[in-house]
Amino acid sequence: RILVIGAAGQIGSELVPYMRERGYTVVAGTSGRTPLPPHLADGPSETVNLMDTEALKRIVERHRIDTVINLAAILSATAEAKPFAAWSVGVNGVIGLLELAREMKLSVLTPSSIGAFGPETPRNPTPQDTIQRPKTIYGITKVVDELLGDYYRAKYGVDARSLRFPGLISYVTPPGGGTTDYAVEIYWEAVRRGRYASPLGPETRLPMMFMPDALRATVEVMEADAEKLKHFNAFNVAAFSFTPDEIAESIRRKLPGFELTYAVKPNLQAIADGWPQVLDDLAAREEWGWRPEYSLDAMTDVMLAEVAKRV
Ligand code: VAH
Repeated sequence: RILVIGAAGQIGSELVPYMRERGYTVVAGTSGRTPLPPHLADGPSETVNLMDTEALKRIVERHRIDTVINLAAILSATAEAKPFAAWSVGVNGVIGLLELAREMKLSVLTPSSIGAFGPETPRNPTPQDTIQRPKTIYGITKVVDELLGDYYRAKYGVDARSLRFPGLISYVTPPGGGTTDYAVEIYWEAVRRGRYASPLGPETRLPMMFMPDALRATVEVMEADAEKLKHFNAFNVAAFSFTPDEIAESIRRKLPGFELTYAVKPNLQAIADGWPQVLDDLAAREEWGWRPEYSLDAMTDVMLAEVAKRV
């Protein structure tokens, strides 16, 4: 019985239906700031404030929750403008959740990110176990979350697991305030206007993944047999990496006239320049059988078809 916090966000709005379709009882936890999206209304939902541990405890008891997937976050670009808020959501909220998990024997998954690495980290490939000195507050919160997850597991036996997601691309709910958001916007602009000005320069290679693979990775790592795992917080998971030119080439297979230009945003470029270019995900492959299913071109074909329906 699962509580998803941040159920209206880019990942949550697809993870809730995905898990419900697979027979899980999933409570959709949202901030209540926006109305519940209609596609989450076919199951239980609660207004959740990650900072209010007492209220969270009552929700866990009411729905007999045994697993919490916490997707509440202020993403990398937005977080730079409000580091304390990013720390409150990204760390204070998470340690409160881990304390609750310790008390109520909950399993917990708070995703990490390629943002948990920095410019001192080898970038191509970025190993599973390596130096992590991120230069964004978002990345700092993700490293702390990884350390907290392993600490609560080692010291209190809390079943905390996590994945380092690449940039996630989807067509249901747009991401908000991420450095990799360009890779979603480019599909909408290609369909709407036939052209796009990339905010990241032509040399910018970043690890990315189609949302269906990310949803499956989340459930697979959650269901993995802990006895077979050597790592817990957090597994590198990868699908492919590309530069703006390469995703534009993929789009031109279907929209031959698509035109890519560049309007580099220095704040986003600075973040991307400190991130991995290619993730080594051998540990996830060996310990719980991770395999991506979508290639860049397969993703592009689905994205363009689905975006065209929505434009
Ligand atoms: C961001 N999409 O850009 C998020 C993610 C992989 C990056 O953390 O901040």
